[in-house]
Amino acid sequence: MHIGIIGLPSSGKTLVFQTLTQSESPGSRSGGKSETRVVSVPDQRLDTLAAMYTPRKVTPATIEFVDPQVVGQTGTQYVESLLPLMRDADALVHVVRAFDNPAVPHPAGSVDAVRDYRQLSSELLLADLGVVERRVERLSKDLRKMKDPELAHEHEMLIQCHEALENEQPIRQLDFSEDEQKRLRGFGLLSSKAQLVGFNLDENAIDSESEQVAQFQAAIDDPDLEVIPIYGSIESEIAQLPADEAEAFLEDLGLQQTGLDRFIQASYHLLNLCSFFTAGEKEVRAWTITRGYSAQQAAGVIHSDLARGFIRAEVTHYDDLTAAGSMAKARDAGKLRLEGKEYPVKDGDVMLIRFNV
Ligand SMILES: Nc1nc2c(ncn2[C@@H]2O[C@H](COP(=O)(O)OP(=O)(O)OP(=O)(O)O)[C@@H](O)[C@H]2O)c(=O)[nH]1
Ligand SMILES: [Mg+2]
Repeated sequence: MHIGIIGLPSSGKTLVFQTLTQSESPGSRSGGKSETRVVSVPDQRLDTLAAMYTPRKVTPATIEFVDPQVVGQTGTQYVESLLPLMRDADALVHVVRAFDNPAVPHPAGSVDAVRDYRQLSSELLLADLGVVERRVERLSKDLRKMKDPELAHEHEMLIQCHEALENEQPIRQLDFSEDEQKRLRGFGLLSSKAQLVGFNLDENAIDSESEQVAQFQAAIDDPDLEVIPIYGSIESEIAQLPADEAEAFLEDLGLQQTGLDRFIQASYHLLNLCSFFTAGEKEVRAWTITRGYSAQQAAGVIHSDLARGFIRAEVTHYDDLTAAGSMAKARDAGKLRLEGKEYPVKDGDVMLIRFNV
């Protein structure tokens, strides 16, 4: 999974990025215009399985965060530069400035989260409109030369997108089939991506957090928009502390979870993701899939050979496995099942794929 961080200048994007990725800085790499860091998805269940199997290797699921560096540009130019950098992102974190900091004057002269959110959102729509218009034009030309049902279908989808964008509606709100959504992803439209708002507050606003978030949500009036409070300034400092100190610090502040935990939970929910596990002496590993994936599709996430040569899956659930204490005991208790290609994988399934290629 790949998450891009966007927001107006000085909204706290880089601090939010650091909050979400600091603990992982050794794996960081920066190149060109953006910085990318890969973060392990914290999952207590993986630790429990690792204690049970004592494998040589424990591999968590990962998320890649990107902080695009679009320096010295604002408005339409900023969004145009953002487009190619965000093409591959599965989701966007839209950082909105809700903190007041006299040392960092707001470029617009005042702090107004609703105004800022609307401004960048409409610029995203405008950038998408440009992409859609260019594509429609090209497709119309092609369609005059030859009749192609695939192209005609794409044309039809783009016309729908065009209409939505003109009405200031983001593409992610349109109702496309799964197949169409796959095709849509190829267009790289910013407003088609799942979006989380990182509502960047000052730490002395913790007590009024829910009130501020509620006000923001009421003004934006988009029931599907997930708004996650984050305290960029203080949380990026906490993220540098050792885990136990960080926990104590968060508790002192009255925050229940780290910023990373909040964002990962929300992203999993928003993107409809879940995890399954593979476990053995060599490796215990978490894998991320879309909810509803069949056993064969899940096998393909591990390796394409496993999907191609899929015979069956031996499945138990994490809860049953840990209740039994070991795989052998889970089998004796009748908790290990054989499932076929079509079995819908559930969050927390522990699977062994039998295959033959
Ligand atoms: N008080 C306070 N200051 C913050 C907070 N978040 C960010 N800042 C400050 O605001 C300034 C800008 O933060 P950055 O994270 O660099 O913002 P950015 O969006 O990455 O900025 P550009 O990349 O330049 O567009 C920094 O000086 C931060 O210390 C916050 O939650 N509270
Ligand atoms: Mg920055």
